[in-house]
Amino acid sequence: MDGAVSGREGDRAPEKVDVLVVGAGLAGLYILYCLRQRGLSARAYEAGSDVGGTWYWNRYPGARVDVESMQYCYHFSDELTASWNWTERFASQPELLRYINHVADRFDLRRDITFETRVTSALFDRRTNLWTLETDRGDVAQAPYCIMATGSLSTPYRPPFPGLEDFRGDSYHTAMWPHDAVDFTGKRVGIVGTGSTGIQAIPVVAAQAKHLTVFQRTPNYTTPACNRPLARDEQRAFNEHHAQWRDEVRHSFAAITGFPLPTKFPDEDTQEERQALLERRWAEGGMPPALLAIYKGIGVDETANAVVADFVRGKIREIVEDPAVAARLCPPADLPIGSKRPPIDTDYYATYNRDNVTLVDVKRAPIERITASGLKTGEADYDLDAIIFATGFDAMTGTLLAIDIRTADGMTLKEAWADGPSTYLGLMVSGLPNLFMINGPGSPSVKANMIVALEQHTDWIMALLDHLAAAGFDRIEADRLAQEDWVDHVREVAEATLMPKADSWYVGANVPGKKRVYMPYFGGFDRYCSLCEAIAADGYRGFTLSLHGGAQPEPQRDADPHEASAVS
Ligand code: NA7
Repeated sequence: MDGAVSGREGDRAPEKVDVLVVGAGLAGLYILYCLRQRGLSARAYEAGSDVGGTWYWNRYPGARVDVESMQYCYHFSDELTASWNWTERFASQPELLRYINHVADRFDLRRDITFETRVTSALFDRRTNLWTLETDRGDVAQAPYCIMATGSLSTPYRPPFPGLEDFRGDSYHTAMWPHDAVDFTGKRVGIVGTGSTGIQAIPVVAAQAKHLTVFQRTPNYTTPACNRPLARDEQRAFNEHHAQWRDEVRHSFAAITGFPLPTKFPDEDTQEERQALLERRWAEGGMPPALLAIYKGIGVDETANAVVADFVRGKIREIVEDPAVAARLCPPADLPIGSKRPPIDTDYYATYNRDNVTLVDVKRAPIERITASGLKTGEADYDLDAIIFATGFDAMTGTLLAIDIRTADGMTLKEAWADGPSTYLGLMVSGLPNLFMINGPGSPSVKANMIVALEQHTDWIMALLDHLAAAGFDRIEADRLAQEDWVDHVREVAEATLMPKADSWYVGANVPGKKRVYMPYFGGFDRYCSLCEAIAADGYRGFTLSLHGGAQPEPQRDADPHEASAVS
């Protein structure tokens, strides 16, 4: 089905391929690699001018991964792993982008990607069994299958503060950072937002700017990354046990390893033992579970959670010299630690001891507007030369809903998700045949190491494509009842924890008007993998496989997708 006709330059004859891919970040690249291995043709569209996705766009000062570099990379090829040496425990954005470019070069992936092109619509026609993509540059492409590798955090969100157009200084959103270095030397800079992004950027900008004013709405818990150079020996040792690691990670809760699993509940230790353990883990730093999984029950029980939350509040008061500033930085008692995305940092709290940093509480006195000379809150005017918006994303659904995804017979994703995202396994949406999502809502996605998760999703889809071809089918569709059961399961799992309590982007609370639904699957990556494997082994239970225009096998409508957990 190799198509040769490009739809560019106003020529609307569709390019025809086997699989369409939206996005050339880490997921899109791996999909292209897998399709090439199978001899399938592909066309990928990417809004950026090069590969990289998240790491292409998020070039703000201090941008860095919060999963250890050796784990936050592809694992499908031992040769690829051996071809790269990470220089730091937690890689910086420039190093991650270099790695992604290395992968694109090594496997010659760019030739299937059309850059600087945003997909605007995706239409499925049951009569032809084809998805048709259209782009903002006039491209039209068709394929029986379409994979949305659009990222979970790829539609930046900036609150609609009035007056931005009047501002005489420079303004930036962290997720749309200029490619040329921005120099804040001698400048009065304001930053709005203290999520993971703000927490990474604040110490770096403070070290350069004349003055930094931090506008904080909700204080966040953050723990030390203890980033450091990575010795070649560490990388070599990791590579030698790569196969074993791959197996271990598949059986882990968050698709990461390298921290001790909890064996006790907090009340099984004395106060002194708890304090000593917490101090030790704080000093070692590392990925968020180093502290958040220090005891059992922290994610589900408020008393257990408070043990760690109180400890971090104590650390804030210990590090921050001005008690009033420390008090402002302490998260409130009704915000469980870990219920917002837990950041790790380098010198975040200590930054507030600098003379050139001011912390402003914009919960008490919200930002009213941007002015010609800066920013106005309910309490004061702040004169600024530059404003940085570290205000996050319309996460998990924003990018998919920005594409007009529909079927010719009138089903739209927008309507299907009016009450929040509904998916089967976070992979497909009932009513949209042959359309797959990578790390979609309802899958572990942002609650897991995203690269391990995207490899698992892609591998599952590739095995499915193989199966469809071998079985003489060309269509797969998620059953409505299986999807409803899955949505219930995702909700029940989340509601049994403290996770939905926070007004976080996980529940869409950061975007006014967005339906409050806990979007990721928090049942564990290990459990999720077992479910996916069991569903596939059971003839893709909960999906209907068919030959377009051919005999339709009886749909298995009433199957319980959770039964599979028995095999996990
Ligand atoms: P987040 O985690 O959504 O953080 C956004 C920050 O912006 C957060 O502190 C918000 O305060 C703040 N914000 C948003 N709107 C406003 C208004 N109107 N006024 C004041 N402050 C506001 O985004 P990040 O980019 O930091 O991180 C996103 C993910 O990227 C991260 O979790 C990693 O997975 C990678 P709030 O807390 O809502 O009160």
